[in-house]
Amino acid sequence: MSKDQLLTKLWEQYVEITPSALKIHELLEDKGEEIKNDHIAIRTFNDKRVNIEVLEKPFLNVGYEAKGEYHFETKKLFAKHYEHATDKDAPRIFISELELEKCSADLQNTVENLLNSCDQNAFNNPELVLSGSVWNGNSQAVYKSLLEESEYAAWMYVYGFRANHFTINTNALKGFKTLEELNNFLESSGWELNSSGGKIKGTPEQLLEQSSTLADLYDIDFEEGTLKVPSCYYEFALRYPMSNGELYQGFVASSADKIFESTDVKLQKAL
Ligand code: OOG
Ligand code: NI
Repeated sequence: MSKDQLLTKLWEQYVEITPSALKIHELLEDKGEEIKNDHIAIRTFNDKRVNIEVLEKPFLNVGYEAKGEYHFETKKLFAKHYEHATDKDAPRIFISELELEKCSADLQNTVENLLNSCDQNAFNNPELVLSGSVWNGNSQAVYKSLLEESEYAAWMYVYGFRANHFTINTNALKGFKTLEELNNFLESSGWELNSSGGKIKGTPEQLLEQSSTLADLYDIDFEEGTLKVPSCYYEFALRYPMSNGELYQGFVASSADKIFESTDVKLQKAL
């Protein structure tokens, strides 16, 4: 699969469960904008069958290179970001993994059982990153027990391997000079933003400002009945130049820490 095919498939799967992202995309296009992506984020567990080293493969295969590394102690997450070696317009890739050994024995058992329950060939599939929840994630009881300890683990249980979000490159927009202008436009069009840690995460001094919508709510059919579970969100990033004049390329852990919460049910007013 080529880079463009991989990124297109990730986008198609993402908008299937994130209709608001498609609507915002179209809203901006209707204003004459040509949308570029700053980055795409993927989530996983650090079990060696599905860890970052496994999930990064399809991206390394199409010319991406590993760059920054990030630690999120409270959330028990580790992440790496990737940049394309030659195509400067290609979105960065941000892959995070839950550090299972730091979680409770219960959570470790649940995830181990989930991974053991799958056809193990699924983990060698070069398209694993496009395969969603390869396990049978249809128990509200399991979902809720994971949710108590790790919102991230609960999200993984339901949605699995796919793009968690796409991020609009705000620098490439013609009609918005600041992230605040874009946020105001989105809010006046009726979209709700994640205000955990303020609507804008990061500062010009940190060289990256980010904001995001709250994840869409998506009906999931569990064996106990249907439940609305936050799916994916849309993010907006504005980068600032470093002293050498080039735009900062990395991520900011303290901001990312809050961006993760865009899928948190606790932020949803509609529930
Ligand atoms: C990733 C959150 C972090 C960023 O841009 O800082 C992030 C996630 O929610 O999986 O995307
Ligand atoms: Ni992001």
